[in-house]
Order: sequence, then C-alpha cells, then structure tokens
Amino acid sequence: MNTPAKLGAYVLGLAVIFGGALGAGSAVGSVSPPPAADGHQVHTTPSPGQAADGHGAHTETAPSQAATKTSIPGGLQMSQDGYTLTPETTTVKPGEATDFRFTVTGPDGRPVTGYQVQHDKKLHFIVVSRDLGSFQHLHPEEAGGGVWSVKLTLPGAGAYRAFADFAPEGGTGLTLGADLHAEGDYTPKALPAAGRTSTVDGYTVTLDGDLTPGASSKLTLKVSRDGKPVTDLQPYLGAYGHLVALRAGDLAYLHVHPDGEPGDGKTPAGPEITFYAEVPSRGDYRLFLDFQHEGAVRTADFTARAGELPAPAATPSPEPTATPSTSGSHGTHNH
Ligand SMILES: [Cu+2]
Repeated sequence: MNTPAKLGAYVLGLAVIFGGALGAGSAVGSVSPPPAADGHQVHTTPSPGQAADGHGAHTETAPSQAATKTSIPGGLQMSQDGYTLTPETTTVKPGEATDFRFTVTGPDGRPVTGYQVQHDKKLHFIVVSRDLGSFQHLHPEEAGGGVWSVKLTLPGAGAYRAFADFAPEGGTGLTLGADLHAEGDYTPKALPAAGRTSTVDGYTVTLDGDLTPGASSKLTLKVSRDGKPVTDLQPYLGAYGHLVALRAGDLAYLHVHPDGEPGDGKTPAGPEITFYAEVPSRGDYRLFLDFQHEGAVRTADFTARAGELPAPAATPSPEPTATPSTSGSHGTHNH
C-alpha cells in the first residue's frame, strides 16, 4: 500500500492545467538562482531493471470524465492564437553545435519583442528527440529584433521537436512546437519502461504518485546521493525543481511546477520536491526533472503511465476462497 501515492490522486491542490501551466504561477521573483550551466541534457537508454511496479491501488480511482474538454494540449501546434514559432532553419548536422535562431511572430505578423518573465526567463526552449530519448532545456538569448539565438547540438541523426514556452506581453502563456531534423540514418529507440527510479551523475531520484487523466495528480520526487537524502537543493528557475512532461506518441507538452517555492518559509530544499500535474489522457508520459545541486543542473527522467487500468479482477470462481489445499502456498494473488 502506498498511502501518499493514493492520496495524491484525491487531494487536489493547485491544479496546473495542461497547456497553460506557465501562465498560472508566474509570480516568482524574489529568488535569483546562482548562475548555472545552461544546456544540461540527458540521454537515456532503456533500463530493463525499471519495470513498472505492479501496485494496484487504482481500483477506486475512476478517472474523471474529462473527455468533454476540448482544449488542445500545448506544444502540438507551431501556430496558436496568432503566434507562430518560426525557426530560421529546421535541419542541422547531428553532433555539431549550431547557432540556432528563431522568432515568434505575433498576430500582426511581426516578430514579438515583448515577453513576460516566467520562472526567471522570458522564454524556455525545450528540445527532445521524437523517440523521447534525449532532452534539453535551454534558454536562448535575444539577438535583437525579436530574434532568439541559442547554441544547439542535436546529439544524433533523427527527428526532434522543439518547444518554445513563453508568454507574450499582455498575453497568456503559450507553448508552440516545431519539428527539427538532424540528417542521417537513425534507429528510433524504444520508450524506456515505466519506472520509479532514475539515476544521474551519482544521484538517485525516485518518483512517488500516479498520473490520473483529467485530474490534478500529486507527484513527489525525492533526490538522494550515495544513499543520503539531499537537503540542500538550490533554486533553479525560481523553484527547487522543474518538471516537464511529454506524452509519448505525439509529444503533447505539459509544464508543471512544484508546490511551494524557495524562500516561502515552508518549502524545504529537498529531498522531496512536490508537483501537481494534470494530464489529458491515458497513456505513457516521459517526465524530465531538472534540479540543481552544488552548482550544477542535472536531469532525471522517468516514464510514467497515466490512468493505468486496474488489473482485471480475479475471475469470480464458485470455489470458496479458503479452499483446503494440499498444493502449498501457491496462488497468492498479487495485487
Ligand atoms: Cu527554462
């Protein structure tokens, strides 16, 4: 039994709505994180040891009938509400750093130059491979005239999705997405198996909580190193952690943020970072957690399954449950 995980499905707090998440919590401000190396990235290989755990605490968690919502998740469109993400180029050489440039054009057709600062930045730029094996969270610089510039390396040949996450001045938060290509032959990797543990650079991050379609889901990520809880996480982008969730299959983009923020007098600097996330549908999601410790930003990654159906109930059997048996203790049912 995992009580906190179960509670997470019920205790609805700060619902972060899919697609407009950044707009909701934009009032960070007082905390200025120390400079960190921008451009951390992660490459993953499926890890056979991380199988989905089979706990079946979902029985009562009837996912809400949110299917009537028609809002489109973020990141699936390159143009929305009059704003369009326009890369100067969409094909780059794999493994080579490129000065990647793009604009966001506004309803008047001109590059947008006015942005609201959200989580310490005017624009967050996420680049993932379409097989969700590689992830980068970058912060482009303004090059003038509404042009954004960022040093970008696509790690290998393949198809990628770039997301610009921003809020234009006077507008609400938007995430626009565009495809990028790194030329060459490639073999897509399988989605890593669902799991609750991620290791990166000697840190172990565990995931507690379940994603429930159409409902606010509490996720708790716990950071440790060498078996010891890390209690001195550093603020990064106004929070102790930054979580991006992408739906496998179409890369719908969900930007979630922690419950509490550094300096609010109640949010500890680890080892646990709590998030509220709302996903729109059943299915697999990739979660990427950026956290900062000892001056470096690292990314832990997970595959999480939303709205996993409970294991089929044991077939009703006419036999009494306590059948005397000589066959020993086999048949213990696994919930
Ligand atoms: Cu960012």
